[in-house]
Amino acid sequence: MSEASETVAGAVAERFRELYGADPQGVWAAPGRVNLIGEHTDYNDGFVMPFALPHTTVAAVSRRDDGVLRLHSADVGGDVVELGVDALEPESDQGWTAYPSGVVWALVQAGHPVTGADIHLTSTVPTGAGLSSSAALEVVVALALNDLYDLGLKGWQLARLCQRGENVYVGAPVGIMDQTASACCAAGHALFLDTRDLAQRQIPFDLAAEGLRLLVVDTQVKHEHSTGEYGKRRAGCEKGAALLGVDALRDIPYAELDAALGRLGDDEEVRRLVRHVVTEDERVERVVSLLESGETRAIGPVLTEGHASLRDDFRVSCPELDLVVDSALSAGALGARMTGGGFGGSAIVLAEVADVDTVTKAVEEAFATAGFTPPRVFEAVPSAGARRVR
Ligand code: GAF
Repeated sequence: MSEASETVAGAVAERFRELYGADPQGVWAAPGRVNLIGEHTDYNDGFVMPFALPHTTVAAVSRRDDGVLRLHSADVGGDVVELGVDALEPESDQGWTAYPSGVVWALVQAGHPVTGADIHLTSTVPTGAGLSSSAALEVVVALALNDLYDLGLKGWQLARLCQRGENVYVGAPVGIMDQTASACCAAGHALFLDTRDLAQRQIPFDLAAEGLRLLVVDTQVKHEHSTGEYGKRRAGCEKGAALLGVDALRDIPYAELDAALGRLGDDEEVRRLVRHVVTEDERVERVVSLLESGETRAIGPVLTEGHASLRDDFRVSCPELDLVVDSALSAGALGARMTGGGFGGSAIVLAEVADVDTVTKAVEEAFATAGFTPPRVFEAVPSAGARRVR
């Protein structure tokens, strides 16, 4: 473990002692993620390709055997929240505690003998920035309980339980990408994930070795998945699959896209959604094959194509995200796209090391000229997935 994470683990354990009067039984960390390509494909049984950020949610946890769940977050402050495990009710809680409670609820619902916990959390994953702060929060709790209760669940199984907690307990209709990314990513790699069966391949993704950088530009426009637009897109995709007589849009081969669009008649909205999902799955496969054949720079234009499709067909971009992409490309970036669910949040920019300063400055100036809130720009290094740190 790095010195920095040892310091964070020590501080989180110390605060746990102050709050709960005893040492935690362990400390765990789970990262946020960036999605390289494959957006709004996960609830269509399609392909995604996220990698983990160095930013993590860290949890100090002890198990309890009296049916009590106690939660505290350094980032939110306030008193310890105390809940009864047996009294957890879907959609009963609108605050941050719904995410960890939802994980406990999902574990219990699945028949796992979880009888309570004391939990103290802190996070460096930016919230509302499309970088999966919610999934990091869920996965760190799931992993800690998996270890403390000897449940023996694998990363993908924890991800499924976290997703169920978020879908049913929190009430947000998200797919499986973010939880799987947080649970299963590996340092120096992007995760090629088939969201139908959660088959995974770790694809080496070492940009520094190639003289490249991937920047994350957080537009500071907050997004929220439990509100309507995400759910509307999902429902539109499901309508498209039903009209086409398939289980999910993943089942429409790219080569048959035109014929499928022809069969959708004049339902223009569904046609646009279907076109995005089918072409996006093909873009993920193209990026995988370019990376595997060592043509890393060539993924740039594919990322940019993905952005155009999200902006024009799926319609989940916003002026700030479009401005990141346009200004970065004009300043010489190799490719750029929004990442995550959209309607705000972050964009990613692929650039030569030598161009990073020029590109960053161009984006910042474009934001200032447009009168937008200054963006937060940082470099994304593919980092480790969830793990025990103490
Ligand atoms: C959000 C969701 F949580 C994911 O499941 C995924 O659908 C993503 O938006 C869009 O690709 O992050």
